[in-house]
Amino acid sequence: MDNPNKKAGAVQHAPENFVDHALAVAIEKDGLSAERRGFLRRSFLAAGAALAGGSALAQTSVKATFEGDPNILTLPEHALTLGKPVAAYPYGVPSKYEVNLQRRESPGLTRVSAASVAFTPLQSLFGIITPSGLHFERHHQGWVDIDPATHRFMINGMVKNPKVYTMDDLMRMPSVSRMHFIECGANTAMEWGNVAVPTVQYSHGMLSCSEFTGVPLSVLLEDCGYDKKNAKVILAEGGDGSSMTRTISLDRALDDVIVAWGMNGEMLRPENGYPLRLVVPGVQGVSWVKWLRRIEVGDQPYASKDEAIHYADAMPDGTLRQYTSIQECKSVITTPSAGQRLLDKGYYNITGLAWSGRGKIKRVDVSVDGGRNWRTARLESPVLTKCLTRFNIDWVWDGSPVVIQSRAIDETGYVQPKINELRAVRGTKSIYHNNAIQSWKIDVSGEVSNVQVY
Ligand SMILES: Nc1nc2c(c(=O)[nH]1)N[C@H]1C(S)=C(S)[C@@H](COP(=O)(O)O)O[C@H]1N2
Ligand SMILES: [Mo]
Repeated sequence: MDNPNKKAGAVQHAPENFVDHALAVAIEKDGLSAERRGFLRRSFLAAGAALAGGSALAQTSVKATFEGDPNILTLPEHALTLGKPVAAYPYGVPSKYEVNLQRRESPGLTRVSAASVAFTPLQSLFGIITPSGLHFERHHQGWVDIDPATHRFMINGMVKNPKVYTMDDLMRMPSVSRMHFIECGANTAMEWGNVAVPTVQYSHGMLSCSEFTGVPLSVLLEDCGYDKKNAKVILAEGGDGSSMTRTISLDRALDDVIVAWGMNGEMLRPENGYPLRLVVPGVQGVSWVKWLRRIEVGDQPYASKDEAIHYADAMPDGTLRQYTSIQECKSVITTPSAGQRLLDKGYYNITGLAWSGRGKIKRVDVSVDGGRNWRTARLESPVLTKCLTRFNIDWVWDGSPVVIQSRAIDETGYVQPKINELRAVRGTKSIYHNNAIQSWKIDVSGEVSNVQVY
């Protein structure tokens, strides 16, 4: 076998080879770099599976041969030397080859970065958990890093015993750990107008999913002796400069709301509310009050600025719909997605995420012909309530232009709507709560872009 690298005595990584048999490659577009993915490993897996034969994978364009791949025949330097010692990083960091994997701010979206958004790179994530360093950020007045030793959390209002808790007080109480998605009510807002947001990071990246740990709010409300006869709501207040306050119905507060300090096995990150935040499963992100300092029990909605002026849905008849809290059933294909490019015809795994603020995902259908025909995707376990669910489906691209879409159905039977179905009910003045089916167009060159299909 001819091995040019061996002849030259060279041991090199040859980054170009990385994408030789790529399943999909992220390209630079409008100065917005999308991420490289785990091509090499996956193409070998695909090749192996293709050899096993029988499936759609048999039609893969991946060549199951060592010819022309000198890297596999020469032991690289890292296989012949001593590696780095343990604890080189007392707190581990990603590989230097993953530097493009970043939260990103949309330039010009807001006037100051302290009151802005950094979006999660959904196109580059696997499974359902968002790494804590990539959890989206949305601050109304910047983020703060509060000393847990001095932080206090108060419950007052319609309670027998108003109390002020320290973090130590809270952390010795009975805790739970649950996996839930958080989605900003304004996620996918730009799709109300057809502006072709360039990547899924910017169109859907105000969405993350973590395991949260904390004490159920019901335990704390009992502890303070809330007024069981007259109380109807709670008000949650944050400790940052934005005076964030949100009304939450008592039913919900007693159901699955958590006063949380933990996120993915460690303390919350400062950007996400350290040392304490409210977790309100299924409800829009704004109610997940960060840097939580107070909860007041009351008997009517508070109509605070963040519920009277902001986070209200402009309806077609000119009225404002308030207190729309639930994030309805939604899904999106994350690969292939806008800003990526398919390198060749052949097999691809279409993958994406589905979620519902009302419970579990029951089914996800995928269309590769703009919504005329639908096939049911595989839901990967676990499928949890008010949590992201990963779906996958096999697909062989014949090289012709296509529009791909996903459509989720939750356990209540609710079906994710088309954008025109949603507009018929919600009009065109909305910012929040766009859960429409997302369409990605793939052209003959393999380039994927954001389009709307009616
Ligand atoms: N105290 C406080 N809580 C807050 C906010 C804020 O600015 N201040 N932003 C809210 C909004 S609009 C959203 S979408 C979520 C974002 O949470 P994250 O930054 O952890 O993603 O936090 C919510 N809680
Ligand atoms: Mo938000």
